[in-house]
Amino acid sequence: MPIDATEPYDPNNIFARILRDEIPADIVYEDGWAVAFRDINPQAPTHILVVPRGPYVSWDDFSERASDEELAGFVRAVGRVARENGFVVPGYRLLANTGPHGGQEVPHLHVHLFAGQPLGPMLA
Ligand code: IU
Repeated sequence: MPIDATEPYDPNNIFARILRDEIPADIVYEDGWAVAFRDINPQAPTHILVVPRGPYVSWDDFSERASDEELAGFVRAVGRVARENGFVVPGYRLLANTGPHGGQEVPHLHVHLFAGQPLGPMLA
């Protein structure tokens, strides 16, 4: 079910529980600002989700409430995930679904990183 990007943060959402190590995930990167793990239902040869450690529902919530330090830390973490996995050449795609029209289902901000093949003009 798509979520409302402006709803209050639910501290028991599935990604919050992954961040607290309450449920397992295939983690590929972590630092003080973000955790990245493999999507359980990959839509490309490599499909990673990068999640900020802070309690943000959506891109809208994060861009509005996060400190400049958190914003910078998260953006750098996303870049590092791509760089450290060797995706810069030949390239990759980032996507942040937001709200019902964006198709967001998990109410903790996550950036999808797709890589591993030519991705075409857009992913559905
Ligand atoms: P969306 O942007 O909220 O639509 O994407 C949620 C993604 O989270 C989707 O690609 C799921 O396959 C993925 N996912 C996951 O990796 N692990 C989980 O336990 C759950 C969803 I629930």
